[in-house]
Amino acid sequence: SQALRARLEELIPQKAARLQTLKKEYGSHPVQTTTIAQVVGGMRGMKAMLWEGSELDANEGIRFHGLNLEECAEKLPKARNVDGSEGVMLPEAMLWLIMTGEIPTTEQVEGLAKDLAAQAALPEYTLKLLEGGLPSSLHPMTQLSIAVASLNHDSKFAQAYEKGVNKKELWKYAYEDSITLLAKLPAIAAGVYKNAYGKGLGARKCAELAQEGGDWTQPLALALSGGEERKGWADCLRLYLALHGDHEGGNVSAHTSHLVGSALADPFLSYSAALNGLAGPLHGLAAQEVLTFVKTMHDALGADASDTDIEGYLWDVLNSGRVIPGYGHGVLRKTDPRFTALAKFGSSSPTLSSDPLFRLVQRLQAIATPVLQKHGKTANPFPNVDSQSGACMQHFGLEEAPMYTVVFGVSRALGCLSQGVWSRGLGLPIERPKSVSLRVLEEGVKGA
Ligand code: FAM
Repeated sequence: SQALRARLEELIPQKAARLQTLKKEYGSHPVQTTTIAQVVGGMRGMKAMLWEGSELDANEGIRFHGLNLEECAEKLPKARNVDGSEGVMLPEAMLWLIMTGEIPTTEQVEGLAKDLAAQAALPEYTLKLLEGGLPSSLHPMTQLSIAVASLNHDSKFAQAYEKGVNKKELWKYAYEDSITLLAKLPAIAAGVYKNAYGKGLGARKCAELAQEGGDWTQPLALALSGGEERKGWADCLRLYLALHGDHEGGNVSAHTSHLVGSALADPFLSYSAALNGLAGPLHGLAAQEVLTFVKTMHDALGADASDTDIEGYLWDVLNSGRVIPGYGHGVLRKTDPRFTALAKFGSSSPTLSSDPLFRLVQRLQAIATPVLQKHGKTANPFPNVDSQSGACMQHFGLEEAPMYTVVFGVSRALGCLSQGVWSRGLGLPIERPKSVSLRVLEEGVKGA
């Protein structure tokens, strides 16, 4: 989008100057003390990375440049439904906010959607992968990651680097590749669905629909529903894509894209790497696991299960050494506001609110939290967003649980790619933290 790029061209030098001043004047100022528990405990709470798009508060949840989700939902431009009614906030509006820190106008968002649509078509070499080149039995996340990496074939960033473009200009090429990737992700996801399950309209048709006009999400919604207009589905997807857009920098996928991009690998390679992390069951794959869990519980206990039945079922899970998927979080210590936003959306939809699995997820909240509290291990006994998303998507016909992580992968590109542009714009260096052996840690505490 030319307008978004032009705005970044104004903003990047301002922030780069602030960064230089801070580095020069306070470079040796300590941010915090690093403890042994952090070094051996997955770096929890260790402040070690610059990330601009969003910040996560343990109690309040995610904020995008200071705005919480309710404020984003209220202030960001919204979709127009086929029947003319106003829909939910647009993910491309969220992209603008994440990238610039500013609320875009409707006109700016429409312009951005148009620019994305113009680049929606996939190159033949990527289409070949998604039209039988990759085995249908390959996990959809692996297909997504391979298809995204294949776009590196035509990376403007990689070409610019090879030509010896000035380092200060590299962000412009990172931006161009990022917009190209965002433009093509819906068609890639539609292609993965068709290649893996033989369902939906596939990549070519999804890209064609994009070029007919409309917003970024509508073609994907249609491609996943096989061309059927399902009332509420496009809005459900838009909300999902906007909500999952960014969750600050320390989560596995965001951190991975940041690290790989710091070696000046192009945005396609950096984001493909991020997707491989998102495919882990403790991260993005949890959405797939929750639905299987809730469905199995529903089948085992029947539609008339009492609270006591559900409670007993949960204790059986915990006593057999398994986790309750969709509960707990590495940072959050309250109910995930993204869970609340999806729950609110579902409760206001006449069909989704009466869906048995959606209702079970709602009921589970009141039962699982006290059970986990009594169990006493989990730092956060409240639901995370993955508890809810699968139940919503299956209701609208997307029943193949491995696809939930693919949709997550479409969304998370908003934040990861935006940061990639900023990282190059701010001239951030290659990441190279120091590792230490157990021996060194032990020697360090001798006599302490
Ligand atoms: N059910 C049962 N036990 C749980 C639990 C849950 N949902 N969540 C945490 N625990 C246990 C955990 O296994 C650990 O036990 P041990 O001491 O025996 O190892 C203990 O409680 C302390 O863990 P924690 O500090 O509360 O959590 P972590 O920060 O180590 O891990 C999660 C965070 C998300 C990996 C963890 O809560 C979990 O496994 N949840 C279920 C899977 C899930 O829903 N993941 C999705 C996360 C989501 F937000 C995302 O990234 N998409």
